[in-house]
Amino acid sequence: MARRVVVTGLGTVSPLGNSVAETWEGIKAGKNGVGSITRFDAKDYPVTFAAEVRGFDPLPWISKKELKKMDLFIQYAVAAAFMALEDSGLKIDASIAERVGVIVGSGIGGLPAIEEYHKVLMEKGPRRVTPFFIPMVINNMASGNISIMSGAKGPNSCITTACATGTHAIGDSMRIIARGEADVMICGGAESVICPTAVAGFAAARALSTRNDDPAHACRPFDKDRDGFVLGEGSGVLILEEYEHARNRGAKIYCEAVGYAMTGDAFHMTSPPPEGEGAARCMAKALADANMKPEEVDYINAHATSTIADAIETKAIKSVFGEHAYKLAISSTKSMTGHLLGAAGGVEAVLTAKTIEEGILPPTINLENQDPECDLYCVPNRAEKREVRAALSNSFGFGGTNAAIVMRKITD
Ligand code: V7W
Repeated sequence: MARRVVVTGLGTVSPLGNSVAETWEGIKAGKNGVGSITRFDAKDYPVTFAAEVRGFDPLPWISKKELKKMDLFIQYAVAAAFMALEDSGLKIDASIAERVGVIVGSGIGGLPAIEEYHKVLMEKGPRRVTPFFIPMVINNMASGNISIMSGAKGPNSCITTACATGTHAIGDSMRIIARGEADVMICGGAESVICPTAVAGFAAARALSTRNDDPAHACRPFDKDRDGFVLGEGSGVLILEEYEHARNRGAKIYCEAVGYAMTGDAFHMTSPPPEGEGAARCMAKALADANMKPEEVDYINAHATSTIADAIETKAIKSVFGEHAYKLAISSTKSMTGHLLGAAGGVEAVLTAKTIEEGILPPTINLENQDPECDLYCVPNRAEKREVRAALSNSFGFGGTNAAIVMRKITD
């Protein structure tokens, strides 16, 4: 029998707050993380707003000297990982180091530092580019730094699958523990690309909302008047642990991670197929992996980015869940956090674990005029108390890469 995997620690840095407690309080209050861009002067850009992390202080985790070697996505990842480790109560010493692994992915990596040092190169020449430039920007330095700083010597890797990164990182980590290659995995995603080239690039691709005159209402998943996603940033990290390992050390268990699947659309770079066949197959395979029937699921943390694809995800959910689709609750926490790209799946898995733990459904805010093509119960505007036996978290990325994980209440 495959080894069971449970969630024993959570950490996050998000536009709603720089801890799980603050972020979760924000979610329950329906707080909006979106505002004008402050990282650079965006006034002449087609999009002038984003969901920025505010007031982040890395110094509790990272020394001033080390900070200079890390672009922001790495700093967020390290902070979220250490919060999650602290939450789990796990001490990584020589007796377990080789059994603790790390997969914290990033969709894009250190684009802000690439912009900065490209300018230095052009204006001042090659000798002025810092020797830390490459380690500052490459995607696997989130996992690399977490391993160096925590002493985790087990499997160490990095996933880069656009907006599905965080969910793939968690799912692959579940498998690593299930097949016995590690007892603990520090896993999730990190992203920080609120910088000129990313805003210009996503805007040029017509992926972003352009509601510049009303940013607070720009992110409106499932609403008829949605017009694109809102760029967010941050990190979400989970401690996954083999069940007996967690039990033996008396760890707090949030929930069990029971199913995972990934599929490809084989369709288009930036849009899913009209019926959401790849997403549907992914959800169905994740349920099969969990050995669960659709009726056992009470909640879906949807990918729903506030684009036309929300209606496609709705169709995909209906095709998998049939009549039960109308009984379960789905919500888009991106309505509050914005779209954290490679970190989205990490933060949304953290929120899904909290949803199961507390029996509180996150709302979808700005749902004022629900699109008839998105006609499932989307927990409009206010959080709601409801027992959640099991939940799915979906992530679908550019390139047509899909990931879904299933988590459920722990049973002995
Ligand atoms: C996003 C987009 C929205 C999803 C895709 C699936 C296939 C190609 O903003 O995260 S829909 S793009 N990713």
